[in-house]
Amino acid sequence: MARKVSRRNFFATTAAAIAGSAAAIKAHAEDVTAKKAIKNALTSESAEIPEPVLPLSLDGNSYKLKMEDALEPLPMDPARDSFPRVDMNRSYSMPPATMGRQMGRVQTIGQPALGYEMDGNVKVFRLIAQPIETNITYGFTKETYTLLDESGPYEQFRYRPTASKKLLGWGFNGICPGPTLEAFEGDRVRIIVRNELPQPTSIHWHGFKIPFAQDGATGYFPWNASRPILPGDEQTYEFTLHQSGTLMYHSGFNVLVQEGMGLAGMFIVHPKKEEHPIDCDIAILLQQWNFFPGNAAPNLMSMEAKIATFNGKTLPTLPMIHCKQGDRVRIRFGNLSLLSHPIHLHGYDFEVVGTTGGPIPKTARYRESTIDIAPGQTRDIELVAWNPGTWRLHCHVLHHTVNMMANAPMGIMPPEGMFTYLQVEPRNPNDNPKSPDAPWKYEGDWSKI
Ligand SMILES: [Cu+2]
Repeated sequence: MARKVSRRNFFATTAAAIAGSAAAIKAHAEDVTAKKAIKNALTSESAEIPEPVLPLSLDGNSYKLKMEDALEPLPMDPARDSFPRVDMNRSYSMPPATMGRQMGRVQTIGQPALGYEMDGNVKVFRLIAQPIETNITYGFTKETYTLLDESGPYEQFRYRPTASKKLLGWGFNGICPGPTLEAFEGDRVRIIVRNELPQPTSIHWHGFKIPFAQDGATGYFPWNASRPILPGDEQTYEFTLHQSGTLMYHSGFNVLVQEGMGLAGMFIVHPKKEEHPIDCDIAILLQQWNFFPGNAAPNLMSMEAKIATFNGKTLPTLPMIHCKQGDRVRIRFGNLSLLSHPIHLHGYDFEVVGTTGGPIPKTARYRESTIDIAPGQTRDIELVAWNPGTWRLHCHVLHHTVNMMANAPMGIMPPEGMFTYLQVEPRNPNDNPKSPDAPWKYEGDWSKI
């Protein structure tokens, strides 16, 4: 029976799958009848208990898949059902020439941005999914150590050196995670995706209000809107942006593996009109990685990720966020890891102003100094950088801020992981925020900052 079902037309068109909904209603009605029969059977000793069935509705036909058929394993052919992880004969494209010519309003710290070209009134972006060799961190190197002041009695309590950490992952256009896309609400965008990976892939546009055919959650079942992009092939997504906010993109096929390898990025949709100008607009993608010791390819089997990153990097390789005192700063977080991350900023409370659903109505905004971002969520925070200093910005699950702790389990661990700084440069260059005598006052309304 299972073989019979699998030989049916599983690769039906979307239209046929929708036509199948009538059959689904019929199957549901039959299911209700079966449940009633079970209920009757349980209340009557003589009645025969009907065999439980799993209703399946595919491509316009209604199927009854028996329980024992569902449990029957499908035959596996090791020669057919495996593929090389990396095809050594395949060469990879250089990143598209549009890199760098982008809107430039949002800085994805540590990552270059993606540009676009115009085709009529359509913004055309190009993404090439490909294996990437990069460094999550170069570690605390000799050069970094020259910055440390650990003389005198501090010397015996020095930071432990940390190793560099290489990542052999999957990304887009030569970087991992992929570059940030930027556009405006109302724009028509076209994203041409080329697959240079050793397995099929697709891009799911996470949080977008777009037609089903563009969703990118691909597969081989009839209810999947489209098939994934085969290795070496290209596919185009095109849609109009009917929303604004901090959105994301990630693999829509073999997702646990492909997101775990790094196929993810952010997509910022600016509103037609900003509420107020933003001086410093930052995007940070939260990800986690796992490795066997000494291995650069992610271990996708473990659920306890050891390395947490902002934009695929950690200190000291990840840059700080820099702004000037008085700047209005917006920081957008997107979480495509498998755990929640409560991100905390020192020296400030901030206003939570946006989600994947766009700007939060003014009356519903709230102030916090830590914002929890669950897997799949985005959160935008805003603040006026009135308080000069080099303030820590980090995940407050502290395992996520001391990556590779195995290197120095009881030592003095340098910060890594989901950790950077918001460096607020004083307007007056003579002010030194580190001095205990530095002028520190705010004369305005405390509730307004
Ligand atoms: Cu965390």
